[in-house]
Amino acid sequence: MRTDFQNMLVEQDESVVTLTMNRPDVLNATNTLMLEELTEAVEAAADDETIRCVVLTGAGRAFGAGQDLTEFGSTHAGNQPLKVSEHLAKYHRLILGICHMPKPVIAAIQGVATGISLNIALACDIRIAADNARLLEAFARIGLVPDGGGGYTLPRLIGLGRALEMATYRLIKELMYKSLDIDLQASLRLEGQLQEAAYATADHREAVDAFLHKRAVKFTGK
Ligand code: T3D
Repeated sequence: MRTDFQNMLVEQDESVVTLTMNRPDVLNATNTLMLEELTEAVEAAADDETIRCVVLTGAGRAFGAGQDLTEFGSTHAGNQPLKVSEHLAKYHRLILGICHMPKPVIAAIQGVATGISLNIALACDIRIAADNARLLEAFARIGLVPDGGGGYTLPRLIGLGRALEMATYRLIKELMYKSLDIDLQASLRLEGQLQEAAYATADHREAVDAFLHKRAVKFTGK
């Protein structure tokens, strides 16, 4: 299995491989390169017969701070609008890789796990949280619905009521209720449709801009 990643560490101890998201300066926020590397490592672990268990964790004081909002901000500021379906397909490949892994996948969570980082942990079979772990389904804070399968996994893990409490606004409610009656693939498709609408809102752009400029967000409901 390849180990020379830029944003990931890979360590194998006998039959257990530990994949460490390694951008501690930004709390392991997921940028495109890390997503590609993590996906490659997960898929390689699935096929590697010397590996019988996968541990997924983050370097430094956090598990992961979600999507890299600096990268998001430059995409929004550029001339090429984000192609939501292509963008989400990359996350879905990772989530399906974890969910279909033919051996146990354990998320070892220290510090913050938020947004897509939390939903990556939710796709794992087991989560082991340190005393300082903080799990935040923070998509609403940036005007998005939980993607990476969070609308499917979270209600199944903690119940619909608590999942809504962690995440609720209108599109999230739709995603979580409908996802109770459909399979993961169908839920990922629904998440893509709803996220397409959410990405187009002024509130989403405002929230990303507010984060980048370290100022309070002003939502307008648009
Ligand atoms: O694309 C898709 O469709 C997938 C969708 C994904 C959406 C999401 O993942 S939604 C969630 C996005 N993430 C967030 O909203 C979290 C943003 N971060 C925070 O709110 C805070 O950083 C934390 C609560 C996580 C931690 O706070 P604190 O005070 O412990 O640390 P900090 O000082 O805020 O962060 C440390 C550094 O990490 C800081 O950089 P600096 O100022 O030292 O240069 C900060 O800017 C950076 N950082 C933290 N989170 C992100 C980030 N940089 C880029 N993207 C981030 N998400």
